Amino acid sequence: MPTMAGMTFAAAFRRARAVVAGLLLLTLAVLVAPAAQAHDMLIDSRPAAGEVLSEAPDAVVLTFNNPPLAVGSAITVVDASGATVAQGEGTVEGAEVLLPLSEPLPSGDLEVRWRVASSDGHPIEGTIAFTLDAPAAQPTASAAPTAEPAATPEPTTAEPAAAPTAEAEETGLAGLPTWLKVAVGVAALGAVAGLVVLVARRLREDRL
Ligand SMILES: [Cu+2]
Repeated sequence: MPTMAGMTFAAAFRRARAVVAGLLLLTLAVLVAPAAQAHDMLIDSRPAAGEVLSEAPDAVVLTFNNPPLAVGSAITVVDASGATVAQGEGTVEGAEVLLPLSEPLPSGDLEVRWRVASSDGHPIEGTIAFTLDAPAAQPTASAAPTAEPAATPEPTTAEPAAAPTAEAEETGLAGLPTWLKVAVGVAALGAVAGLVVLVARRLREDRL
């Protein structure tokens, strides 16, 4: 019955074609995924970039589009000469990372240098330049001999942030997608090869 066999083959071929198309789409999706899935982004900050403050801020607040990982963050505030005037790991609270500033920042051009672990495990970093133009609180002014000795800055800067932890974390997490990609790619190729063999066999049976 050549007619029935022909129909069976046509149906099998159509189905095989649909499966191959699906697998190719899946493979493509997996390979393209890393480009589409971007790291988290800083969407807001306090101080804001370019902001001129007339009062020393009591904290640096960074807001991201996704909650960063609670490890590996580091925030440093430097003055125009690059000297560190504030530093800490910062505290992750939801999508925000906060660094309280217990000591008032010095006036002048300042820069926040931040680094956090993106929710996908990759470290992300950036800088926020701002200016503090605070008229009051000038401990260096010679006018006031009543200045208390408390004005001398204590060398109690925060301990350096644990950056190496983030590095280790990052490579571990970053390893996964590559594995997945390779695994899915190999599986897809295997499936395609299997289907080709299947179709070829059907074709041969059909001719006999
Ligand atoms: Cu990433």
